[in-house]
Amino acid sequence: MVQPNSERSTKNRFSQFAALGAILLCLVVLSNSAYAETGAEAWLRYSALPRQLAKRYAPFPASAVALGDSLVLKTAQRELTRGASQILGHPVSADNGPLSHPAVILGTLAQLHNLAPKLNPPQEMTNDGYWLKSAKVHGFHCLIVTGPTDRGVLYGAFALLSKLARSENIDSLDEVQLPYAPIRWVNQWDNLDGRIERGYGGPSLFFSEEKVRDDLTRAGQYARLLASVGINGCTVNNVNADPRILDDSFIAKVSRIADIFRPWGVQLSLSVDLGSPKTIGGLDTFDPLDPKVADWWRKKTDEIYRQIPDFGGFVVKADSEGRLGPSTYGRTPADAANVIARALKPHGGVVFYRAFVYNHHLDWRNLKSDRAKAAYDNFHPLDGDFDDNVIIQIKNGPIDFQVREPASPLFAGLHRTNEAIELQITQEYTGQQRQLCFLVPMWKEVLDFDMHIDDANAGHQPTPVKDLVAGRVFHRPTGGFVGVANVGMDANWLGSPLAMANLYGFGRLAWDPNLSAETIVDEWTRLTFSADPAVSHTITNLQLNSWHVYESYTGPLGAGTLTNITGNHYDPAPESSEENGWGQWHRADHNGIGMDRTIATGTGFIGQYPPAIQPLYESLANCPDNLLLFFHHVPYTYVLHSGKTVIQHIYDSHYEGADRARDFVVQWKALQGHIDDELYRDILARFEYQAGEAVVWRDAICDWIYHLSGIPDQKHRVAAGLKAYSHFFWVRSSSARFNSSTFTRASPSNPRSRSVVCFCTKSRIVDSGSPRLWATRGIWNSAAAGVISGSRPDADVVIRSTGIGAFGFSCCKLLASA
Ligand code: GCV
Repeated sequence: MVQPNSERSTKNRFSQFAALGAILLCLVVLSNSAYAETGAEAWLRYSALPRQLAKRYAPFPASAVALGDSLVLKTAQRELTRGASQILGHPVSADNGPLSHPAVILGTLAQLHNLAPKLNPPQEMTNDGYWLKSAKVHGFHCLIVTGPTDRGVLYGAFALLSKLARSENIDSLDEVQLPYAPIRWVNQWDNLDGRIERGYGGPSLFFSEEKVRDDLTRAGQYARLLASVGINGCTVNNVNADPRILDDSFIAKVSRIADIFRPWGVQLSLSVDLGSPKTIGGLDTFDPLDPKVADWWRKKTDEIYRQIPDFGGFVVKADSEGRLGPSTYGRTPADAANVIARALKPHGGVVFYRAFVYNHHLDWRNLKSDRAKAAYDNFHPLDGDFDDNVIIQIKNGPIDFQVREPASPLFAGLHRTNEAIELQITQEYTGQQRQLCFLVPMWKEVLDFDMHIDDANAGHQPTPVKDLVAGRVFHRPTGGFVGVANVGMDANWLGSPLAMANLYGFGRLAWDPNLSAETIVDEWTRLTFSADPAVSHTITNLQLNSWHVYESYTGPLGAGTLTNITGNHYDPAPESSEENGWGQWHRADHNGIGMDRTIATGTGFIGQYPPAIQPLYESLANCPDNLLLFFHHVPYTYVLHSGKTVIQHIYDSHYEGADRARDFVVQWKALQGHIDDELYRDILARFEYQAGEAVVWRDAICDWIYHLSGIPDQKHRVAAGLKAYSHFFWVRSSSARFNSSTFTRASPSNPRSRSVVCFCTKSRIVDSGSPRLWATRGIWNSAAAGVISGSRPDADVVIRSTGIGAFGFSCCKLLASA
């Protein structure tokens, strides 16, 4: 309990604290400058405010008192003293009371009640919420950071620091924040060998060479980042789970990761393979209804909790993309989920059962086949069969993280089952962090989408996806938000400094999905870069436009990302979608394009939506242009609401997209001198590269659709361009790994001037004779010699490379020249 104390000892103590604090401040400032611009600190840079702004916080208390000594509370205190000292430029030191001077007071509501019984939050507080309040306590002006749980206090400390870093007014603070939903988790698709499936930011923070890393420093730093935006759980291994993760010997190792997470209030969970009772358990079955199997899960789970008392639970991917599942024994996902849920129940753990269950050997010749229907078909009939600690984890759209999809109808199809939305932070289909694509606006469209459940019975009560997943509509005990993050060991976590806005944005939306994309990106920009209006205005604009730009040159009108779906999920390769069982079909042929998913003539997918939604998509007249090809097969000459034909829209969209991507370079250049030079140049190179990629996409898709449809571009760019510039082409690597140190640069191209195409072998300028090809200094990952030997007029590019396999050169396009 904290008590007031005498003035004399106050002064002594204060000067001691001040001295200690000054040393601490020097240390943190020094260490900060060493790491300042690697991106490792992300939005927690805590850079010093300019003196004028810092003055505003002159009354900020010089010490932070923790009312208890739990691990998380101590973390909150350390973070607050470190952050405030750095931001304000004067020491704020840790103090354990008794309260003898103005202080930041950190403690749970119960602890605060002991200290100041009359101070009560203005509203009821549950869960991990926090209350920030400036108030007099025992005669001293204090800043109170409190909440029902230690974790809430930690979140409050981060929120207070964020306010300081963005120089918000905190004079008369009185703010309660409550998380929208209990589940705010990230998944990592990390393999035990250290690789990350669909990870673009380096190897795993957790695993290396089939072991848990000895040095888990980065894992701790990651937990800090997660906690700073309110994320409370992390699944550390791939959903394509290696059964060995549940070996007894492995559990002990994994418990070290939980130890590292614990001070930050982040719960650890594991992805598990449903076949484990057989593959590693030595049983002759993994049938979820077999009592031996139930017993195996119970014992295994008990063992985990013995070593990791705050273990979060399991994530299950089953009967999907070759994974074992309950279908082996004719059992349902509910049978499988419940056997594990019952093992977790006594410990308070949960099972995330993924709704991403589909047959990837669909008959592509059958126009009624439809992968989009799978999640609803599999799970809706089981509504009510799942135990209360099972959460059905549903991808935002019915296919697989495409650049645009409608909200999955399954969100509206589970009334007696917990659900969580799965959003993909790692940009698998949206540019793989080599291209800018800020996903918060896309996520918000889905979260805000009103499913109009029960309109017929109850009149219209909005039932947006965010409320469904949070369990608010059907009063579920749990639910929320899961983001597939896939950060890695790269200093800047995701392999790209600007991509971190997606991780930040996910956390902020999971906390409060009512925040606008503008607010989120503005916060992130100020915290990550600076409050300089030129910087925040430019970066905010770039981020907010980036999804539409990326969509416009990769997959407009809802056709899906027209990428290499059987390969790298990055290059343009629209043909790869067809004539296979994966079901990511766009059904483009000589006459038209799009999947007919109508109830009347198509696959019937639209019938999975609540009745009030169906007319929106079923009728061509109502269907929004940006999802037209997701729901309808139309002739190329079909006229959109915009007044353009589909084919002309596709041409225009690709050209506009490429132009806008090139304009990103121009916008970015205006920031020279406003931000750290190295970072400026790094990001500039990325925008230049993206501008080149946009041209690659533009030409690949326009060329493909022109040849398919035979309909020329009204603006004479597509077919005519090919004739006129027949020696102008792009070559690039599809396999090189791109990050700040291995980066292939492609300058934006202007085909009409025949000016720029670039690609290269290591530091090699290529003169291929006539026409002359040239390359800026670009970098291939491999030092092996790759020689671009030349081309002949009117012929495809000829590439000769000693290491063609290793390089994975892909000749993307001849653009042609005179
Ligand atoms: C982890 C997509 C990805 C796979 C991923 C899968 C999933 O198909 O390409 O890499 O597997 O989704 O979400 O399970």
